[in-house]
Amino acid sequence: MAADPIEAVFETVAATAPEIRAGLPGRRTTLDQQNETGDQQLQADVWADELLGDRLAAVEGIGEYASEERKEVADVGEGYAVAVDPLDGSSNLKSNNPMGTVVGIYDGSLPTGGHDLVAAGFVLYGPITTMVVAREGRPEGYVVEDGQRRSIGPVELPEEPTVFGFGGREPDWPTDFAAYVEGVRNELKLRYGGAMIADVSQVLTYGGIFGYPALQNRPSGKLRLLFEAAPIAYVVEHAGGRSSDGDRSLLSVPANTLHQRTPTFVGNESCIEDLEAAVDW
Ligand code: AHM
Ligand code: MG
Repeated sequence: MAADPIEAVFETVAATAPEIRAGLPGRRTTLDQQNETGDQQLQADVWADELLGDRLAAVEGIGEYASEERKEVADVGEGYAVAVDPLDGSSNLKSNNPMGTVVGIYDGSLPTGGHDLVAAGFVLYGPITTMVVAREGRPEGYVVEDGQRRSIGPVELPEEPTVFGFGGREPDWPTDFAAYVEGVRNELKLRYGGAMIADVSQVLTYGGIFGYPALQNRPSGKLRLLFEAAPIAYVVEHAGGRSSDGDRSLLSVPANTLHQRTPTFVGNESCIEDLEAAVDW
């Protein structure tokens, strides 16, 4: 294993990805329990969390492991903190649509905000398994085969936006956001699949914007800052795009609690500028 703990984390995630993928078919049943943010857990959610938790805890130079699927931070030694969404978009398991794994590596004790991120990445379980890792410079894209990463080159957001996807029910959207979306509909093509990683991957590939807004009855939206929003913002910002909670970069949002939610947007600068000008939450 790589001596550098950050490299070792991504090596471990790549090595575990085929196992996660292979373990999904038998773990599609819903458990009679919810995670800390009230999502119904599937067998696959809990299993992927345990697998990644065990593997990442064993990496030298990792001090904390936290995940969307467990209540508390696990103290696993000395070093960086790793925050994981083990199976992002797991409700897609029922309909057999894509899902992902999200990883953020923080140089600080959790909960802490995106300013402490030193690297972030994701795995996408699509027709093939791919991975994107951001650390310094442009993120690197990979195909994962037999648990090994094969580079497919740097990841750079296209200059022209093409696609958009926003989560939540439209009747629950704040009216200023709904008005902004009307403008977006006239310019871009709707591509929404209900798994953040898969939808962000479309934005990274074709340009555009992905987001999950504040909702009228839930002002912080749905996505979790430490496990989803900040890591994906880190990746997209390194790829030449921007991120926002409607007001500022997701990397500047302070973390008060481990499972805190935030409105989440990533994409081309022009799209994020228009969004920030339009919403007031
Ligand atoms: P999960 O990590 O528990 O699956 O929840 C997060 C997912 C995101 O991947 C996705 O963007 C969003 O929830 C979809 O929510 P909705 O179905 O409300 O549009
Ligand atoms: Mg998720």
